[in-house]
Amino acid sequence: MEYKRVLTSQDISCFGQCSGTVALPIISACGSECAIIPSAVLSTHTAGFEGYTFCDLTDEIPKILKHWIDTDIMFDCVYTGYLGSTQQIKYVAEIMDELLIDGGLRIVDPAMADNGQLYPAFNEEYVEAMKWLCSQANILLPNITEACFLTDTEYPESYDQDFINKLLSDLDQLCGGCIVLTGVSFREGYTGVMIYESGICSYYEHEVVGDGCHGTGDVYASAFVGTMMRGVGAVNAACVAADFTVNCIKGTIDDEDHWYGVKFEPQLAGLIETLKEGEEEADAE
Ligand code: PXL
Repeated sequence: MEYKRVLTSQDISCFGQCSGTVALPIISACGSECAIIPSAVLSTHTAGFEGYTFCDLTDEIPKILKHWIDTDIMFDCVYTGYLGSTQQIKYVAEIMDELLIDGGLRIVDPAMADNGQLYPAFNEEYVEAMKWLCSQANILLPNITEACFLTDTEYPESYDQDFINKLLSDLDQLCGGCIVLTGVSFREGYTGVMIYESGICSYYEHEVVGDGCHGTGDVYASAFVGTMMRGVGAVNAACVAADFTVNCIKGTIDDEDHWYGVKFEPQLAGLIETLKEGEEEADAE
């Protein structure tokens, strides 16, 4: 396995198991070096905690970028998650242009919305800036709500395969790379991930566990990035990340006190085992 270097840019919510504090350990556990440019530091995430602190780090980003350009630090992949402002979106695009090696991957999780609604910090201007960032991505990781915002589609009460096909085709117009659409459910009790790559659609379905845990989008995206960095294709990486996320939720839902995130740490050994088994099977073929 090649040793890859990933840069993630998203916030650090000091407590709450999301964004940076999830991406760093998961990507590292998958065997890649993971650096971070934090967009902001918050005492906790914003979904369910009150009175959280927020320190915007926008002005630090160009300084960090300049230092890294001067020091010749380059990356195999830049993966972006929750960002704080339209200005940060512009900086992140610049980071991708300046710090990626030739053929380096731009993976964008347009983390801005869920359950039909934008997160409180965001507005229409942010959505427009995110559309622009997504247009430059090699891989997009939206949930259905984010996909609707990115394509000016009304968020549906319910949907069918035709709706998802149209959403994917509109996202393809926007991005042109690989699209990994999460939370796609066609029947009660099951949900899944739809992967659209080079005109081919693949669907991986799994059972619904619990009624939604915070931070699972970040857990999913981080496991996906970490798996891809081992040379696994997008479809298989999407499936590995889905299984990992389901295991994290299963290990959390019985603990009422743990409402703010998922206990991903006990599942890391299993993730590594899955990755190794996959590689052994590929070697044997
Ligand atoms: O998980 C997405 C996320 C990341 N960072 C912060 C958040 C959220 C979602 O609410 O509040 C600060």
